[in-house]
Amino acid sequence: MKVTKAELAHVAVKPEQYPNTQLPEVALAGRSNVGKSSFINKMINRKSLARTSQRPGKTQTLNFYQINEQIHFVDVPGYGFAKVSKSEREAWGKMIETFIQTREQLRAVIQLIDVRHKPTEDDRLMYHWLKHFDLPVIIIATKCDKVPKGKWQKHVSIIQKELEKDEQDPIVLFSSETGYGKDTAWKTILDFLK
Ligand SMILES: Nc1nc2c(ncn2[C@@H]2O[C@H](COP(=O)(O)OP(=O)(O)O)[C@@H](O)[C@H]2O)c(=O)[nH]1
Ligand SMILES: [Mg+2]
Repeated sequence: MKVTKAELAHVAVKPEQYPNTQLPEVALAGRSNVGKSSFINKMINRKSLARTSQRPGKTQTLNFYQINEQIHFVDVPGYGFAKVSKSEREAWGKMIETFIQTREQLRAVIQLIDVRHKPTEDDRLMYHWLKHFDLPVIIIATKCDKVPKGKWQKHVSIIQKELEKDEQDPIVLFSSETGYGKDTAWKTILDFLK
């Protein structure tokens, strides 16, 4: 997809603050540091619209990036960071649960997983929690430039197996460093908007 316009259009915590538009939405979830901001920036050809160096856990808001007046990417704060207090974690959980359960225009969730490592317990819990709500999940296997090409398939198999991934859910290798997988990622996302 050729991105001609992208902006952080809305920031929300509560449903009253969700944007009042009918644009289809795709939410993005992943452990902090997995490469979520870099993914968003690469997908929309911007160096730093979604900032890459925020303190983990700092952004406790849902950030709606509007792209080509066609779709919203909803950036959800990262999960799986140790330094967050129990009450912050609970607020985070409630915010995301409310959004995922009530948002009618939500078409799919992109879950980012670092291709170098086995999915963590948090990754597994997140995936199964999303499936519990019957949401399609697109797995983006990030940082593939850090794994030799000959080992990509092996790493993808490990992710599929450890997550007990639903066969219908696509998995896309991606690198924000090289741009590998960008076209496939866009095509995969747009398929869910039809
Ligand atoms: N080599 C490589 N590094 C990446 C890639 N994506 C992100 N990073 C690096 O990983 C770190 C965390 O990235 P960031 O996008 O801020 O992660 P976030 O916390 O999930 O938003 C940064 O130092 C990025 O430069 C990638 O595809 N390849
Ligand atoms: Mg980030």
